Amino acid sequence: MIPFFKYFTISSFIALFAIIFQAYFESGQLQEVTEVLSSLMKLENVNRKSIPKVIIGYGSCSDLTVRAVDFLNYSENFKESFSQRDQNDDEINTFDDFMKSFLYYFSKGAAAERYTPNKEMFLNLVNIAKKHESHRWELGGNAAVMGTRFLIEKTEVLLAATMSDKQKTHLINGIDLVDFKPTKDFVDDIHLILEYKTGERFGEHVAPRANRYIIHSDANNPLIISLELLKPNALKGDLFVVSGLQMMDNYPFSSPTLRSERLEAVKNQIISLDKKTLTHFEMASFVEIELLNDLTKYILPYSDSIGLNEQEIDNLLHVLESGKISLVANSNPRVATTLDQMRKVFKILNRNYFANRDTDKNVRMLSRIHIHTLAFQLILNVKDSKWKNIKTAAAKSSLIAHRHVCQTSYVNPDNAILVLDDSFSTSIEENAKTDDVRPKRIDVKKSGSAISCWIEKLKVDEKNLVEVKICVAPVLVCREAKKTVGAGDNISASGLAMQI
Ligand SMILES: *[C@@H]1O[C@H](CO)[C@@H](O)[C@H](O)[C@H]1NC(C)=O
Ligand SMILES: *[C@H]1O[C@H](CO)[C@@H](O)[C@H](O)[C@H]1NC(C)=O
Repeated sequence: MIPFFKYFTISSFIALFAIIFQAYFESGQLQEVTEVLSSLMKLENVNRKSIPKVIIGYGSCSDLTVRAVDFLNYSENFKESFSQRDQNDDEINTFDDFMKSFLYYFSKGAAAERYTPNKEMFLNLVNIAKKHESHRWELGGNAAVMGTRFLIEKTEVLLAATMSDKQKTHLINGIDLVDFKPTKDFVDDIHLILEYKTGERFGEHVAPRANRYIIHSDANNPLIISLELLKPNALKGDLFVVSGLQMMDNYPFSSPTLRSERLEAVKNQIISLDKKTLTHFEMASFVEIELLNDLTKYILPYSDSIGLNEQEIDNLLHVLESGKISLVANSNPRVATTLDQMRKVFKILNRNYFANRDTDKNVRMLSRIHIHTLAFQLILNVKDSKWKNIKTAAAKSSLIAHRHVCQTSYVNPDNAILVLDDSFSTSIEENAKTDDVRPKRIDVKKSGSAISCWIEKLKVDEKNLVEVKICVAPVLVCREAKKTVGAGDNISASGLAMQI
């Protein structure tokens, strides 16, 4: 028999070893985080000779945010309806539909934004949320949030959004707003945002990462009523941003062709711009395949740049390759996977560009892609395109990701984790075999800079080889997520602001 004290010694030795190891590991992490931080901060600023002008469409809303797991009441009844959920269950007509949808995205940690035609159920939820202790109100909507970020990054901003006079008072000073006189019965659209943190529990479901689920019942945004308020003579600038189109998803338009007509109006607005004005389309979480098909027809061919997250690139690629949507993807993908998806999207969209440019003089080459994920920022620029300062944009957007989610302007290394590995492959082997890109291993530590950039030649079609520059910036992931809504908009806008 082993005497008692031996047990004691062995177990305490193990415990001590574990503590030392943990401390050693954490100090290593801390040092790495500090190095990445200083490397990013050295790169995050630009010196501009003149102030660029940005025009941003479309819309705004009032964001009402609550803590999902405190606000919603779990019921055992959800179990059954959750297990019966299928891919097409994205119409939200009842409270039960809503819970089913929420649980699905929550358990995957995927951001979602869904429309419900059931105004009564929606207003009921809003009324409960308004009284909930965790609630907060803010000005929201992709265009308004991006506009705010652009202004902070020292650009001139014209925003196309319709707001009540009360809502306008929440808009940051300095943004130029289109002229809109609200009628007496005009009400701002409300978005109810259910936020959750990594590891939060709801019944038997655990959120794999911090994110948010948005439910809305918009009346103004789906119709893009601010579009016509952008008068032709106001459409002069360095960059035109299209965002907020996901509000048209699942919306019951009064006529079957109305949505396409509105998207065609967006297209006409874009093609009325001077070719010198760069165009950016901020994607979002789309569910309806018809809408995505319309986007590939009316919006994508006229966009110089697109911004999207890991779910959205997966979805877009699915649509382009197979005509089907993908609702959720891995919420923390590998760099190689995302790079492969980015190249494929780049090639498909530009193959269309090369095929159509002789017949449609308005099509634009897709010359910029920005993918924002939890662990890294990925930016692609076509060489010799008009986009400037790619490295600065990668650094800036990475820092903004941390600052936004942690809600701080000062980045505390103790409150950050690096999720991206020290080295990564630029392509997944099996894809590389069939592709023109030879996978490389990028060793982030060896390169001396937190941001890794390299050049590739992408074979778009038989005749066209396009040279691109790609940069990857690690994100200092916020340990204690305070806010996820608006992250993508802040990140995208900060990157764009550095590149014009
Ligand atoms: C959750 O339950 C409480 C207590 O019964 C109730 O007051 C509240 O309205 C419920 N919340 C929701 C979102 O249904
Ligand atoms: C992003 O935008 C929102 C709304 O404009 C703002 O509340 C938030 O603090 C911004 N994030 C950062 C990092 O400034």
